[in-house]
Amino acid sequence: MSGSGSPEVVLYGAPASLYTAKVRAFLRVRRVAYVERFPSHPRYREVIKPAVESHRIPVAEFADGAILQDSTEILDELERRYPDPVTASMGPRQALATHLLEVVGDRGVSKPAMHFRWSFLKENEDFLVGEFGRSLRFPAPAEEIARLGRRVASKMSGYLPMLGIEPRTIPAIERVYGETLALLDDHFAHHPYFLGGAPSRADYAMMGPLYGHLGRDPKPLHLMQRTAPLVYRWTERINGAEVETPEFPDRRRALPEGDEIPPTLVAFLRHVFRGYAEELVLSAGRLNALLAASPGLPPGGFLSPEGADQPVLGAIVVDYHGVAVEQQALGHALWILQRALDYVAGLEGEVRATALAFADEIGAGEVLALRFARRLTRSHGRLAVA
Ligand SMILES: N[C@@H](CCC(=O)N[C@@H](CS)C(=O)NCC(=O)O)C(=O)O
Repeated sequence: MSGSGSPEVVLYGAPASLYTAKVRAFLRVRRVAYVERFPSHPRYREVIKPAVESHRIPVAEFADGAILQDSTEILDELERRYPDPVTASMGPRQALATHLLEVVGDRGVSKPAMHFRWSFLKENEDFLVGEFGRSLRFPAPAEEIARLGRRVASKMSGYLPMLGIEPRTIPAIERVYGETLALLDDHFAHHPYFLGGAPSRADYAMMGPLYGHLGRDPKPLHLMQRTAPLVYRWTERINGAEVETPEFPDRRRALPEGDEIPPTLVAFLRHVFRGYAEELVLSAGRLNALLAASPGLPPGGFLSPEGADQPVLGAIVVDYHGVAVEQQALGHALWILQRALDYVAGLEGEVRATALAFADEIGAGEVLALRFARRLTRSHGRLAVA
Protein backbone atom coordinates (compact mmCIF):
# COMPACT_ATOMS: atom_id res chain seq x y z
CA MET A 1 0.00 0.00 0.00
CA SER A 2 1.21 3.52 -0.65
CA GLY A 3 0.51 6.16 1.98
CA SER A 4 -0.30 5.37 5.59
CA GLY A 5 -3.37 4.22 7.47
CA SER A 6 -6.22 2.22 6.01
CA PRO A 7 -6.63 2.23 2.25
CA GLU A 8 -8.90 4.78 0.65
CA VAL A 9 -9.17 2.68 -2.50
CA VAL A 10 -8.95 -1.03 -3.20
CA LEU A 11 -7.96 -1.60 -6.80
CA TYR A 12 -8.96 -4.96 -8.26
CA GLY A 13 -6.63 -5.48 -11.17
CA ALA A 14 -3.59 -7.29 -12.46
CA PRO A 15 -0.01 -6.30 -13.29
CA ALA A 16 -0.33 -7.31 -16.95
CA SER A 17 -3.65 -5.50 -17.47
CA LEU A 18 -3.63 -2.49 -19.78
CA TYR A 19 -6.57 -0.69 -18.19
CA THR A 20 -5.44 -1.37 -14.62
CA ALA A 21 -2.18 0.44 -15.45
CA LYS A 22 -4.16 3.57 -16.27
CA VAL A 23 -5.84 3.74 -12.85
CA ARG A 24 -2.76 2.62 -10.91
CA ALA A 25 -0.83 5.50 -12.48
CA PHE A 26 -3.22 8.03 -10.92
CA LEU A 27 -3.09 6.34 -7.53
CA ARG A 28 0.71 6.33 -7.52
CA VAL A 29 1.32 9.84 -8.84
CA ARG A 30 -1.31 11.35 -6.56
CA ARG A 31 -0.13 9.27 -3.58
CA VAL A 32 -3.56 7.88 -2.78
CA ALA A 33 -3.51 5.22 -0.05
CA TYR A 34 -4.54 2.12 -1.97
CA VAL A 35 -4.12 -1.62 -2.05
CA GLU A 36 -4.25 -3.77 -5.14
CA ARG A 37 -5.93 -7.16 -5.23
CA PHE A 38 -6.19 -9.85 -7.86
CA PRO A 39 -9.61 -10.76 -9.25
CA SER A 40 -9.07 -14.13 -7.55
CA HIS A 41 -9.69 -12.43 -4.19
CA PRO A 42 -12.88 -13.90 -2.67
CA ARG A 43 -14.39 -10.40 -2.33
CA TYR A 44 -14.11 -9.85 -6.09
CA ARG A 45 -16.22 -12.92 -6.78
CA GLU A 46 -18.69 -12.46 -3.94
CA VAL A 47 -19.23 -8.69 -3.82
CA ILE A 48 -17.40 -6.77 -6.54
CA LYS A 49 -18.33 -8.66 -9.70
CA PRO A 50 -22.05 -8.81 -8.90
CA ALA A 51 -22.01 -5.10 -7.96
CA VAL A 52 -20.49 -3.91 -11.25
CA GLU A 53 -22.19 -6.59 -13.40
CA SER A 54 -18.93 -7.07 -15.28
CA HIS A 55 -16.13 -9.60 -15.41
CA ARG A 56 -13.59 -6.93 -16.35
CA ILE A 57 -10.79 -5.27 -14.47
CA PRO A 58 -9.96 -2.72 -13.17
CA VAL A 59 -12.56 -2.20 -10.48
CA ALA A 60 -12.09 0.41 -7.75
CA GLU A 61 -13.80 0.08 -4.39
CA PHE A 62 -13.75 3.27 -2.33
CA ALA A 63 -13.72 3.32 1.47
CA ASP A 64 -17.24 4.82 1.50
CA GLY A 65 -18.59 1.82 -0.42
CA ALA A 66 -18.68 3.13 -4.01
CA ILE A 67 -17.64 0.44 -6.50
CA LEU A 68 -16.83 1.27 -10.13
CA GLN A 69 -15.70 -0.66 -13.19
CA ASP A 70 -14.23 1.09 -16.19
CA SER A 71 -10.95 2.92 -16.01
CA THR A 72 -12.44 6.15 -17.40
CA GLU A 73 -15.26 6.23 -14.85
CA ILE A 74 -12.79 5.41 -12.09
CA LEU A 75 -10.49 8.27 -13.15
CA ASP A 76 -13.47 10.66 -13.20
CA GLU A 77 -14.31 9.65 -9.64
CA LEU A 78 -10.68 9.88 -8.51
CA GLU A 79 -10.35 13.36 -10.02
CA ARG A 80 -13.54 14.39 -8.23
CA ARG A 81 -12.25 13.11 -4.90
CA TYR A 82 -8.64 14.26 -5.35
CA PRO A 83 -8.81 17.46 -7.43
CA ASP A 84 -5.49 18.57 -8.85
CA PRO A 85 -4.89 22.32 -8.95
CA VAL A 86 -2.30 21.83 -11.71
CA THR A 87 -4.69 20.20 -14.11
CA ALA A 88 -7.70 22.19 -12.97
CA SER A 89 -6.06 25.25 -14.51
CA MET A 90 -5.75 23.73 -17.99
CA GLY A 91 -6.50 25.87 -21.01
CA PRO A 92 -8.79 24.61 -23.78
CA ARG A 93 -5.96 23.21 -25.90
CA GLN A 94 -4.45 21.36 -22.95
CA ALA A 95 -7.85 20.05 -21.86
CA LEU A 96 -8.73 18.90 -25.38
CA ALA A 97 -5.31 17.26 -25.79
CA THR A 98 -5.97 15.39 -22.54
CA HIS A 99 -9.38 14.18 -23.72
CA LEU A 100 -7.91 13.06 -27.03
CA LEU A 101 -5.01 11.29 -25.34
CA GLU A 102 -7.54 9.31 -23.33
CA VAL A 103 -9.17 8.25 -26.62
CA VAL A 104 -5.72 7.37 -27.96
CA GLY A 105 -4.75 5.51 -24.78
CA ASP A 106 -7.92 3.41 -24.99
CA ARG A 107 -7.57 2.10 -28.56
CA GLY A 108 -5.36 4.39 -30.61
CA VAL A 109 -2.22 2.35 -29.97
CA SER A 110 -3.80 -1.02 -29.39
CA LYS A 111 -2.38 -2.44 -32.61
CA PRO A 112 1.25 -2.32 -31.38
CA ALA A 113 0.14 -3.06 -27.80
CA MET A 114 -1.57 -6.30 -28.86
CA HIS A 115 0.90 -7.22 -31.60
CA PHE A 116 4.00 -6.92 -29.44
CA ARG A 117 2.25 -8.93 -26.72
CA TRP A 118 0.80 -11.79 -28.76
CA SER A 119 2.90 -12.17 -31.92
CA PHE A 120 6.15 -12.93 -30.02
CA LEU A 121 5.29 -16.02 -28.04
CA LYS A 122 8.89 -17.23 -27.78
CA GLU A 123 9.82 -14.09 -25.84
CA ASN A 124 6.54 -13.36 -24.02
CA GLU A 125 4.54 -16.53 -23.50
CA ASP A 126 6.03 -17.94 -20.29
CA PHE A 127 5.92 -14.52 -18.66
CA LEU A 128 2.32 -13.79 -19.67
CA VAL A 129 0.95 -17.23 -18.87
CA GLY A 130 2.50 -16.90 -15.41
CA GLU A 131 1.14 -13.38 -14.95
CA PHE A 132 -2.40 -14.29 -15.97
CA GLY A 133 -2.33 -17.56 -14.05
CA ARG A 134 -1.13 -15.92 -10.83
CA SER A 135 -3.84 -13.27 -11.06
CA LEU A 136 -6.40 -16.08 -11.01
CA ARG A 137 -4.85 -18.35 -8.37
CA PHE A 138 -1.91 -17.68 -6.12
CA PRO A 139 -0.24 -19.41 -4.46
CA ALA A 140 -0.87 -22.55 -6.48
CA PRO A 141 1.17 -25.36 -8.05
CA ALA A 142 3.05 -24.23 -11.17
CA GLU A 143 0.99 -26.50 -13.47
CA GLU A 144 -2.26 -25.06 -12.15
CA ILE A 145 -1.03 -21.48 -12.70
CA ALA A 146 0.08 -22.40 -16.23
CA ARG A 147 -3.26 -24.06 -17.02
CA LEU A 148 -5.26 -21.04 -15.89
CA GLY A 149 -2.86 -18.59 -17.56
CA ARG A 150 -3.06 -20.40 -20.89
CA ARG A 151 -6.85 -20.20 -20.81
CA VAL A 152 -6.74 -16.41 -20.46
CA ALA A 153 -3.93 -16.10 -23.00
CA SER A 154 -5.89 -17.99 -25.63
CA LYS A 155 -8.92 -15.73 -25.14
CA MET A 156 -6.89 -12.49 -25.26
CA SER A 157 -4.80 -13.45 -28.26
CA GLY A 158 -8.12 -14.09 -30.04
CA TYR A 159 -8.64 -10.29 -30.14
CA LEU A 160 -5.96 -9.77 -32.83
CA PRO A 161 -8.21 -10.19 -35.93
CA MET A 162 -10.76 -7.73 -34.56
CA LEU A 163 -7.97 -5.12 -34.52
CA GLY A 164 -6.77 -6.00 -38.02
CA ILE A 165 -3.47 -7.49 -36.86
CA GLU A 166 -2.47 -10.09 -39.46
CA PRO A 167 0.68 -11.02 -41.40
CA ARG A 168 -0.14 -8.51 -44.16
CA THR A 169 -0.49 -5.56 -41.76
CA ILE A 170 2.24 -6.43 -39.26
CA PRO A 171 5.13 -4.71 -41.12
CA ALA A 172 3.16 -1.43 -41.07
CA ILE A 173 2.25 -1.84 -37.39
CA GLU A 174 5.93 -2.34 -36.51
CA ARG A 175 7.10 0.56 -38.69
CA VAL A 176 4.49 2.93 -37.26
CA TYR A 177 5.29 1.90 -33.70
CA GLY A 178 8.97 2.59 -34.35
CA GLU A 179 8.00 6.10 -35.48
CA THR A 180 5.75 6.48 -32.44
CA LEU A 181 8.58 5.60 -30.08
CA ALA A 182 10.97 7.99 -31.85
CA LEU A 183 8.49 10.87 -31.54
CA LEU A 184 7.84 10.13 -27.88
CA ASP A 185 11.51 9.76 -27.10
CA ASP A 186 12.04 13.20 -28.60
CA HIS A 187 9.17 14.56 -26.51
CA PHE A 188 10.56 13.13 -23.27
CA ALA A 189 13.97 14.58 -24.11
CA HIS A 190 12.34 17.98 -23.57
CA HIS A 191 9.60 17.32 -21.03
CA PRO A 192 9.07 14.97 -18.08
CA TYR A 193 5.34 14.45 -18.77
CA PHE A 194 2.95 14.38 -21.73
CA LEU A 195 1.65 17.93 -21.34
CA GLY A 196 4.99 19.31 -20.18
CA GLY A 197 6.17 19.93 -16.62
CA ALA A 198 3.34 18.34 -14.61
CA PRO A 199 1.69 14.92 -14.63
CA SER A 200 -1.94 14.81 -15.73
CA ARG A 201 -4.65 12.48 -16.89
CA ALA A 202 -2.92 12.39 -20.27
CA ASP A 203 -0.06 10.47 -18.63
CA TYR A 204 -2.37 8.13 -16.72
CA ALA A 205 -4.32 7.29 -19.88
CA MET A 206 -1.20 6.62 -21.94
CA MET A 207 0.31 4.40 -19.24
CA GLY A 208 -2.35 1.82 -20.21
CA PRO A 209 -0.76 0.74 -23.48
CA LEU A 210 2.73 2.20 -23.02
CA TYR A 211 3.33 0.57 -19.65
CA GLY A 212 0.67 -2.15 -19.22
CA HIS A 213 1.79 -3.95 -22.39
CA LEU A 214 4.56 -2.10 -24.22
CA GLY A 215 6.63 -1.10 -21.19
CA ARG A 216 6.42 -4.41 -19.39
CA ASP A 217 6.10 -7.48 -21.64
CA PRO A 218 9.59 -8.85 -22.42
CA LYS A 219 9.65 -8.25 -26.19
CA PRO A 220 8.37 -4.65 -26.31
CA LEU A 221 10.06 -3.69 -23.02
CA HIS A 222 13.41 -4.56 -24.53
CA LEU A 223 12.53 -2.65 -27.69
CA MET A 224 11.54 0.42 -25.66
CA GLN A 225 14.65 0.32 -23.49
CA ARG A 226 16.89 -0.09 -26.53
CA THR A 227 15.28 2.39 -28.91
CA ALA A 228 13.37 4.87 -26.72
CA PRO A 229 15.04 4.98 -23.29
CA LEU A 230 13.37 8.26 -22.37
CA VAL A 231 9.92 6.75 -22.90
CA TYR A 232 10.97 3.94 -20.60
CA ARG A 233 12.15 6.53 -18.06
CA TRP A 234 8.73 8.20 -18.26
CA THR A 235 7.08 4.89 -17.24
CA GLU A 236 9.46 4.71 -14.27
CA ARG A 237 8.70 8.31 -13.36
CA ILE A 238 4.95 7.71 -13.35
CA ASN A 239 5.36 4.52 -11.37
CA GLY A 240 7.13 6.53 -8.72
CA ALA A 241 10.43 4.69 -8.87
CA GLU A 242 12.03 8.10 -8.42
CA VAL A 243 10.12 10.89 -6.81
CA GLU A 244 12.11 13.57 -8.56
CA THR A 245 12.96 13.81 -12.21
CA PRO A 246 16.77 13.99 -12.36
CA GLU A 247 16.65 14.68 -16.09
CA PHE A 248 14.84 17.97 -15.34
CA PRO A 249 16.27 19.17 -12.01
CA ASP A 250 15.08 22.78 -12.15
CA ARG A 251 11.78 22.23 -13.86
CA ARG A 252 8.77 23.72 -12.07
CA ARG A 253 5.98 21.16 -11.65
CA ALA A 254 3.48 23.09 -13.75
CA LEU A 255 1.83 23.05 -17.13
CA PRO A 256 3.25 25.33 -19.83
CA GLU A 257 2.08 28.92 -19.60
CA GLY A 258 -0.46 30.30 -22.04
CA ASP A 259 -2.13 26.95 -22.80
CA GLU A 260 0.87 25.98 -24.89
CA ILE A 261 1.18 22.44 -26.21
CA PRO A 262 4.79 21.34 -26.66
CA PRO A 263 5.63 21.02 -30.38
CA THR A 264 6.92 17.50 -29.71
CA LEU A 265 3.47 16.52 -28.41
CA VAL A 266 1.81 18.11 -31.45
CA ALA A 267 4.09 15.95 -33.62
CA PHE A 268 3.11 12.80 -31.71
CA LEU A 269 -0.62 13.57 -31.90
CA ARG A 270 -0.43 14.28 -35.62
CA HIS A 271 1.27 10.96 -36.13
CA VAL A 272 -1.33 9.07 -34.10
CA PHE A 273 -4.34 10.68 -35.75
CA ARG A 274 -2.90 10.09 -39.23
CA GLY A 275 -3.54 6.40 -38.52
CA TYR A 276 -6.51 6.64 -36.16
CA ALA A 277 -8.84 9.47 -37.25
CA GLU A 278 -10.38 7.45 -40.07
CA GLU A 279 -11.06 4.51 -37.76
CA LEU A 280 -13.04 6.78 -35.45
CA VAL A 281 -14.93 8.40 -38.34
CA LEU A 282 -15.89 5.04 -39.89
CA SER A 283 -16.79 3.63 -36.48
CA ALA A 284 -19.13 6.56 -35.85
CA GLY A 285 -20.69 5.82 -39.25
CA ARG A 286 -21.33 2.21 -38.19
CA LEU A 287 -22.80 3.41 -34.91
CA ASN A 288 -25.19 5.80 -36.64
CA ALA A 289 -26.23 3.09 -39.12
CA LEU A 290 -26.91 0.71 -36.25
CA LEU A 291 -28.96 3.33 -34.43
CA ALA A 292 -30.94 4.09 -37.60
CA ALA A 293 -31.74 0.38 -37.86
CA SER A 294 -32.95 0.18 -34.23
CA PRO A 295 -35.34 3.13 -33.78
CA GLY A 296 -37.19 1.43 -30.92
CA LEU A 297 -34.17 1.18 -28.62
CA PRO A 298 -35.39 2.61 -25.27
CA PRO A 299 -33.24 4.90 -23.12
CA GLY A 300 -30.79 2.65 -21.29
CA GLY A 301 -31.13 -0.01 -24.01
CA PHE A 302 -27.97 -1.97 -24.71
CA LEU A 303 -26.30 -1.36 -28.03
CA SER A 304 -25.67 -5.07 -28.39
CA PRO A 305 -28.86 -7.17 -28.56
CA GLU A 306 -26.78 -10.07 -27.22
CA GLY A 307 -25.72 -7.93 -24.25
CA ALA A 308 -22.02 -7.69 -25.19
CA ASP A 309 -20.55 -5.11 -22.83
CA GLN A 310 -18.12 -3.57 -25.33
CA PRO A 311 -19.75 -4.50 -28.65
CA VAL A 312 -18.09 -4.37 -32.04
CA LEU A 313 -20.21 -2.43 -34.52
CA GLY A 314 -19.27 -4.05 -37.81
CA ALA A 315 -16.39 -4.48 -40.24
CA ILE A 316 -14.52 -1.44 -41.54
CA VAL A 317 -11.44 -0.96 -43.72
CA VAL A 318 -9.15 1.82 -42.55
CA ASP A 319 -6.13 3.43 -44.12
CA TYR A 320 -3.51 2.82 -41.43
CA HIS A 321 -0.52 4.90 -42.48
CA GLY A 322 -0.85 3.79 -46.08
CA VAL A 323 -1.96 0.18 -45.50
CA ALA A 324 -5.58 -0.96 -45.79
CA VAL A 325 -6.51 -2.67 -42.51
CA GLU A 326 -9.66 -4.78 -42.24
CA GLN A 327 -10.94 -4.65 -38.70
CA GLN A 328 -13.97 -4.09 -36.49
CA ALA A 329 -15.47 -0.76 -35.44
CA LEU A 330 -15.17 -0.54 -31.65
CA GLY A 331 -18.06 0.99 -29.75
CA HIS A 332 -16.43 1.68 -26.41
CA ALA A 333 -13.86 4.01 -27.98
CA LEU A 334 -16.74 6.16 -29.25
CA TRP A 335 -18.11 6.51 -25.72
CA ILE A 336 -14.72 7.93 -24.69
CA LEU A 337 -14.66 10.14 -27.78
CA GLN A 338 -18.10 11.47 -26.83
CA ARG A 339 -16.47 13.05 -23.77
CA ALA A 340 -14.13 15.03 -26.02
CA LEU A 341 -17.10 16.05 -28.19
CA ASP A 342 -19.00 17.15 -25.08
CA TYR A 343 -16.03 19.16 -23.92
CA VAL A 344 -15.86 21.11 -27.18
CA ALA A 345 -19.66 21.50 -27.31
CA GLY A 346 -19.47 23.24 -23.93
CA LEU A 347 -17.03 25.88 -25.19
CA GLU A 348 -18.03 29.16 -26.74
CA GLY A 349 -16.66 31.82 -29.02
CA GLU A 350 -12.94 32.31 -29.20
CA VAL A 351 -12.14 29.54 -26.75
CA ARG A 352 -14.03 27.06 -28.89
CA ALA A 353 -12.30 28.34 -32.02
CA THR A 354 -8.92 27.87 -30.30
CA ALA A 355 -9.76 24.28 -29.37
CA LEU A 356 -11.01 23.45 -32.87
CA ALA A 357 -7.98 25.05 -34.52
CA PHE A 358 -5.81 22.83 -32.34
CA ALA A 359 -7.84 19.78 -33.40
CA ASP A 360 -7.24 20.72 -37.04
CA GLU A 361 -3.54 21.17 -36.38
CA ILE A 362 -3.20 17.59 -35.11
CA GLY A 363 -5.46 16.05 -37.77
CA ALA A 364 -8.43 15.48 -35.47
CA GLY A 365 -10.73 18.12 -36.99
CA GLU A 366 -12.96 15.58 -38.72
CA VAL A 367 -13.12 13.49 -35.56
CA LEU A 368 -14.37 16.43 -33.51
CA ALA A 369 -17.00 17.23 -36.13
CA LEU A 370 -18.60 13.80 -35.59
CA ARG A 371 -22.14 13.63 -34.23
CA PHE A 372 -23.76 10.48 -32.85
CA ALA A 373 -27.45 9.96 -33.62
CA ARG A 374 -28.02 9.18 -29.93
CA ARG A 375 -25.96 9.77 -26.84
CA LEU A 376 -23.95 6.84 -25.63
CA THR A 377 -23.92 5.83 -22.00
CA ARG A 378 -23.00 2.83 -19.88
CA SER A 379 -25.69 0.91 -18.05
CA HIS A 380 -25.25 -2.31 -16.04
CA GLY A 381 -21.63 -2.39 -17.18
CA ARG A 382 -22.65 -2.29 -20.85
CA LEU A 383 -22.54 0.21 -23.67
CA ALA A 384 -26.06 1.64 -24.02
CA VAL A 385 -27.98 4.58 -25.44
CA ALA A 386 -29.15 7.41 -23.22
N1 LIG B 1 -13.22 -0.22 -20.96
C1 LIG B 1 -12.73 -1.00 -19.88
C2 LIG B 1 -11.88 -2.13 -20.41
C3 LIG B 1 -11.44 -3.06 -19.35
C4 LIG B 1 -10.86 -4.33 -19.92
O1 LIG B 1 -11.16 -4.77 -21.04
N2 LIG B 1 -10.02 -4.96 -19.10
C5 LIG B 1 -9.41 -6.19 -19.52
C6 LIG B 1 -8.10 -6.40 -18.80
S1 LIG B 1 -6.92 -5.17 -19.29
C7 LIG B 1 -10.35 -7.32 -19.16
O2 LIG B 1 -10.89 -7.37 -18.07
N3 LIG B 1 -10.57 -8.19 -20.10
C8 LIG B 1 -11.42 -9.32 -19.94
C9 LIG B 1 -11.97 -9.76 -21.28
O3 LIG B 1 -11.56 -9.21 -22.32
O4 LIG B 1 -12.79 -10.67 -21.26
C10 LIG B 1 -11.94 -0.12 -18.93
O5 LIG B 1 -11.37 0.87 -19.41
O6 LIG B 1 -11.94 -0.41 -17.73
